[in-house]
Amino acid sequence: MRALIVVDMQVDFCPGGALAVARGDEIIAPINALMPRFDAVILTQDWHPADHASFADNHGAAPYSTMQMPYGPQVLWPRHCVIGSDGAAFHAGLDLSRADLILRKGFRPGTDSYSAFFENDRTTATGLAGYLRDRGLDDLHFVGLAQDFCVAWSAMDAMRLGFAATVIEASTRAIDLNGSLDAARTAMRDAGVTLA
Ligand code: VGL
Ligand code: ZN
Repeated sequence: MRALIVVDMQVDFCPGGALAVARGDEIIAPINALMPRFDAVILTQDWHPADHASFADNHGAAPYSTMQMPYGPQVLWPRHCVIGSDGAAFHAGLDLSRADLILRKGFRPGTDSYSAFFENDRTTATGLAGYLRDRGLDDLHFVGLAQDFCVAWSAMDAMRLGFAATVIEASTRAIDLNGSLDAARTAMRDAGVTLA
């Protein structure tokens, strides 16, 4: 059975938002059009407390710099997707009516969570794998923001967990920080992810 996993289509990742992905709003209509073609639709929502460790201003550091965390290197981002804020809301154009599950991630202050399956410590599970297995959803298609971070990490974890994973590239957009899009595409191919 096929699931569409829509990653982080939130106000802060769209033009005008705190961590805007260029042309991120262009993919809303295509994503809505894909939804009826799947057995299940799952939305992820980046959801950070105000004191989150991934926020540059919590460290007095420059946005987009890198900091060593207990679990490894972490990019420091502009403050975004703060729990309950307008920026954390889904983009108003996104069709929420077809979502079976909304999965929030990144809510622990000390740990970021790019992937929909594991936090950035690579061991704390979000519970999504169990949900998908219980429902017999084994063929996963990823769309949303951003292709080189949350979409890529989710798709590669899906492969590692034994799911089939496809990224529908026309329905993603990338941050592309220091060549991160090329690196992510290569890593996804190496992991067996289908780039469609
Ligand atoms: C994301 C950076 C920080 C993403 C989330 O959705 O790709 N990127 N938080
Ligand atoms: Zn985030």
